[in-house]
Amino acid sequence: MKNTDTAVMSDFAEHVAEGLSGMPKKLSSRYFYDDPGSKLFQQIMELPEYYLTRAEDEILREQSTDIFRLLPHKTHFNLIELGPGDGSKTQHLLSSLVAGDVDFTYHPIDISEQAIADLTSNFATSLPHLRIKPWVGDYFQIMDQAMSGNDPSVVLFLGSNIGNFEPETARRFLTRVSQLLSVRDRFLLGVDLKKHPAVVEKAYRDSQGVTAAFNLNLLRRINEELEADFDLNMFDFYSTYDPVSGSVRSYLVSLQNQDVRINAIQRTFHFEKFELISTELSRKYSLREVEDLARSSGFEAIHHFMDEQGFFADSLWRPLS
Ligand code: AVI
Repeated sequence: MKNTDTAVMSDFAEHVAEGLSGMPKKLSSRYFYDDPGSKLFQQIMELPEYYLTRAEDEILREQSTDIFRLLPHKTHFNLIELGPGDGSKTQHLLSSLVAGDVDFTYHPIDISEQAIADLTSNFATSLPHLRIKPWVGDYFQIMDQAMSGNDPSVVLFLGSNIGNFEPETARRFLTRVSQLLSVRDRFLLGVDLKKHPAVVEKAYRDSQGVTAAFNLNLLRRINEELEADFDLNMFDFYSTYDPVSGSVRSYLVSLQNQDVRINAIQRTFHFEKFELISTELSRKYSLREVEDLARSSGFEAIHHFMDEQGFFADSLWRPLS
């Protein structure tokens, strides 16, 4: 946003202006995923401490036949994925369906055009027989369109993405999903489970500092896109886990009294020494909480597919009406 006189404020600029004006200051992890942020997230997924991706990978690699067996559809169905990222989460499930000659069309939906372009070209090489209809835009509008025919649908929301929503937002999001589905449709939700707190803590405070860089990247993004002058050396990263609520909360910490100018919104923000900017919630659930969440958003949990250590679940739900 270079021309501040004529440009309409971008969503990002509006979000930053609002988030840094509040008390406590907040920035949403939704904005972590520009190109450098997505690369850092790829690195996180490979960290020894970040068990989530490997656990879900194990489930989808070893249990896709069991998952498919529990789907009621023996004729053509739509497999709709919300926020597939680079598609690596779903690759195992898709290959097993393609290998089993199952009649389905894969509809990945993402807000990032680049993510969808990369995923489509990856799958053209790795799964040339996959029938794919990629979409860019709002999940709910597109789900509505993708489901408009007569065929049943299976909707995927994997990778513990639901954990990044505050509980009430999660419930509203899932309720909207359930309202679009009919009784013959199914929903598969990836959730990170409550476990020994030390394991969770390490996953969000890795020894190589990649998670810190992932959070700090948000300030670099503001510098670049909104012409700001955050000094990244004057902010630190901190995360804390409350095992009772299952909430990992992440923050950026101001290391000194400082003022930061953001030209694109023509504002200067003051940070006290040790003042926090809240950046992310990564919520963990017990199986009972998963079932409660299903019920309170119009679903019934049918089966939890879990990895061997019981760290993660892909929970299969059916809408109640
Ligand atoms: C994308 N999301 C599920 C990740 C998580 O675990 O909350 C993002 C992340 N944040 C720090 N590490 C990974």
